Amino acid sequence: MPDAPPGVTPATMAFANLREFVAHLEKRGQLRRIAAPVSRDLEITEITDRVSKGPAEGNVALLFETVEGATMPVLINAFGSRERMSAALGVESLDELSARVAKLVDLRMPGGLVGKLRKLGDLFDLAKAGPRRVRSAACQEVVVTDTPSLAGLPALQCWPSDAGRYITLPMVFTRDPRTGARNVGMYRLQVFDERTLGMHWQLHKGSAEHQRLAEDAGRARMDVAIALGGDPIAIYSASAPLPPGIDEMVFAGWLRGSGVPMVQCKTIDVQVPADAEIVLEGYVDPAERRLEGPFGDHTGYYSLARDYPVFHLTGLTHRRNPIYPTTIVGRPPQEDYWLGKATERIFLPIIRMLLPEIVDMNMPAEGVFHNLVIVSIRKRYPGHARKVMYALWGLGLMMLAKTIVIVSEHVNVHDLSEVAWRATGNIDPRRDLVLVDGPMDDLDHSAIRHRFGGKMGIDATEKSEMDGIGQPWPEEIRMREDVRALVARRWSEYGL
Ligand SMILES: Cc1cc2nc3c(=O)[nH]c(=O)nc-3n(C[C@H](O)[C@H](O)[C@H](O)COP(=O)(O)O)c2cc1C
Ligand SMILES: [Mn+2]
Repeated sequence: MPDAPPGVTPATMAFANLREFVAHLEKRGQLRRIAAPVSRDLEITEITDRVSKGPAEGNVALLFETVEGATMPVLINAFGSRERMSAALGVESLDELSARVAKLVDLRMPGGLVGKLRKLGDLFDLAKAGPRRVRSAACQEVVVTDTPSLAGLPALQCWPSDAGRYITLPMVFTRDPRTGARNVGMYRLQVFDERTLGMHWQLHKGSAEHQRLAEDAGRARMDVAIALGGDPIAIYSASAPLPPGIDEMVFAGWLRGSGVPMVQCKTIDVQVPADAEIVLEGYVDPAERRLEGPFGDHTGYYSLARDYPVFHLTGLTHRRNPIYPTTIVGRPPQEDYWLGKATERIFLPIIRMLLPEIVDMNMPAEGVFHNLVIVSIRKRYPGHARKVMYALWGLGLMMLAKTIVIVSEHVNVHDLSEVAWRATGNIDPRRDLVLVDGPMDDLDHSAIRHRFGGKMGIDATEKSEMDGIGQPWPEEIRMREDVRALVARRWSEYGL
């Protein structure tokens, strides 16, 4: 992160734009430039996939400087490790963010003057978070409104059976047609031709709701802006599952410690981050649909072709020498796992505010976010694990979780070996499995039907009388502390 002026805490330091972040990664040995010419069709995917899944030392961000048929460099895997994801959000570790969010949502007024002033400080941070309107913007150094074209963008064909080339790391800006409130989402966009894109906003997402409202109101056009690049916190915020009506740019402003500078688009009534690299301006006809996909998705399978709205380009603005940011998704682990990890850490304190019995949570890469959520709780009463499952299934996008595993507070949810041991050893399937039906992720290929299906809860907590056990629950094996200390003390004597 940029050097902090004296007296400013690192939590308030953020990169102004993507190129500052690139420079930071390069200085830390976390980015490689590739000068060799590469194809944007499949070749960049194969290189990036190897880097994502290879040894940790080689897992770096990649800047492809010579992409065949393109005039701009392609940045990929910039968020693809714990270290880079933390740096992108201006922190040393993602847990710092949990702590900051926990402080913000702690609504108790602390005692003592100092405590009260600190609380005021937290609220002041929130007050400063609003986006700032600016008149001139780097993302509008070049403005094309007569015959704008998507042809110059190095959109990738990611996988062999993809329907075409896709923009994969966008911030998509829409507005509520009734109130004008903003939503920003990260939704993949299929390039149909030089002027049109497929808008893959799924049924449960914020912009899909805006489109439904516009369609119900009989609007012929809904303005949409697509920003590529910008401050990495703004990019991340587009992927954050904020509740409907909460402005992702206010959230980004709070995370970065100052409001995101925003500029008015040239051809539509939408504002975009002034520091973006590239902005696509246009509109969606709320009633229009076109077949989108298939696309090699983050489940490790192709999502099927389905009808989605269509974006029509009306303007294109960009920096003089833009960097094109992108990502690939596929069989995990890949870059998107780290964007999801940041969300898990940031949202844990908010979930705990509603469900204080929750201790920790893990959404492992193998579960591709919605397939597996492991939660540890302080169990206090009969049915407690079930209560937590039902609550999570009713909470925002957690409604899409297919499997929820509940373990006791002392279990390390991040140790998948321990979780597998507890989740198979501590259950009687007849007593401890919960099967329910509910909304499923658009991308779930095994659901009984599209967007609806079964869900499983596994109560892997230790059982006791309160759970109605038919035989006494045994004690877990643990060595006595004095023996552990003795062996630790004498370890060198054993010659092991
Ligand atoms: C790399 C990446 C690609 C994504 N692609 C899509 C997508 O194509 N469609 C979609 O609905 N959500 C997609 N998501 C998830 C959304 O960005 C996420 O659910 C976010 O909360 C949406 O914002 P919203 O809640 O304001 O709609 C993607 C996330 C990432 C990290
Ligand atoms: Mn939203």
